[in-house]
Amino acid sequence: MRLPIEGMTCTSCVSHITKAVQKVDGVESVKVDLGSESAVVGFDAAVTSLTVIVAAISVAGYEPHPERAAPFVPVPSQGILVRLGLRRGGDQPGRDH
Ligand code: 9UX
Repeated sequence: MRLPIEGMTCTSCVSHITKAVQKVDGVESVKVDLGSESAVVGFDAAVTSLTVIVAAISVAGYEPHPERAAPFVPVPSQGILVRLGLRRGGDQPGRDH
């Protein structure tokens, strides 16, 4: 699912959050995005929950917003969306501290 997170201001924040979420048992994938201030997290709902993931992010010092979390629907090809101008391509350039 896609989880909004406030408090990320540099690319190191992205790796801090990524590591914190990866340490949670049951998390299968995590992609933190600075530009959209959110993380897409895949997890085994039999092992963990959004509540546990949110707690891990809070402990790491950031402000997750589970009340605005939404299901993440993967798109077949991001390239097509980029060409249509519906989505920017590539990663955000890192900001200096
Ligand atoms: Mo993010 Mo940079 O917490 O000091 S602003 S790592």
